[in-house]
Amino acid sequence: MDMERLQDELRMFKDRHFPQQRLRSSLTVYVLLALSYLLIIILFVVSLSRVSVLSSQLSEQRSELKQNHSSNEFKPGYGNLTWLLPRLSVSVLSSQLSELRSELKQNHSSNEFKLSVLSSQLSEQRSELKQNHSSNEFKLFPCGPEAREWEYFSGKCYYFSLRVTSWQTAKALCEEKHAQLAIINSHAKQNFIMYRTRDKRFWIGLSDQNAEGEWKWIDGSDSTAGFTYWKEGEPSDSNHNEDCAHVWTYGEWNDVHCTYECYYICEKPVPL
Ligand SMILES: [Ca+2]
Ligand SMILES: [Ca+2]
Repeated sequence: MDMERLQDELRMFKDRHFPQQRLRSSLTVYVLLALSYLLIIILFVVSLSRVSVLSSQLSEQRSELKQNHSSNEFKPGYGNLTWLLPRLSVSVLSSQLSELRSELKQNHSSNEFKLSVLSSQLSEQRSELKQNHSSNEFKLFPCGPEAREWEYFSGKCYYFSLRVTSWQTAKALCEEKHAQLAIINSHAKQNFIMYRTRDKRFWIGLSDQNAEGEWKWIDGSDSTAGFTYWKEGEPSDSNHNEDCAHVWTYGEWNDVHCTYECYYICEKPVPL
């Protein structure tokens, strides 16, 4: 009986208090739900704000990049130089090529000028050498390279014959050589002829054929008034027939008949 009574009391207690508990639990759930919504809204607002800020920053950076790109198109920068490098290299090479061409042109002109100068100098030297050669030839052979039998002395050329003949023939032979029999009018010329004739007899251009005793040179000049080199006792005019003169021993002069045959000496001026 007691037991039943207790159960009844308990049932009554439950029926009295259980609805309040249920109400409290529902309220708690609502509150929690409200808080959750509020939190979600706050998070959404905050996220939206951050997205907005990031979007703004991104927009600014895009704008800045765009400006930099536009600026780099006009101003050389390290970032965009790579596309410009080949063009710059070509430009530099073209400039260097142009300079080289100009330099080569200048060198060519300079070399042409130098060549012209050298050619002129060469021509002058050739001319000088030719003159020197002629001068040396004149020094070696003043009487001409084609006439080596002629010997030079004191501005004139002398020919000493290799065969003997008469005075008149000797005179003619000298004239054929555009010369005349030698005239000895100085001690120097006497020494030269004396050294060359070496005691052999050579006709000279002296005679008294026109007037006995009046010895004249072949050019008409009087010998008695000038230099003479007669051998002692000469001219002797032996047999009244000695009208032509020759050099003899020690180069001294002697008169002999004109048909006598001996060597002869021709004389002529130095050819021009
Ligand atoms: Ca005589
Ligand atoms: Ca004589």
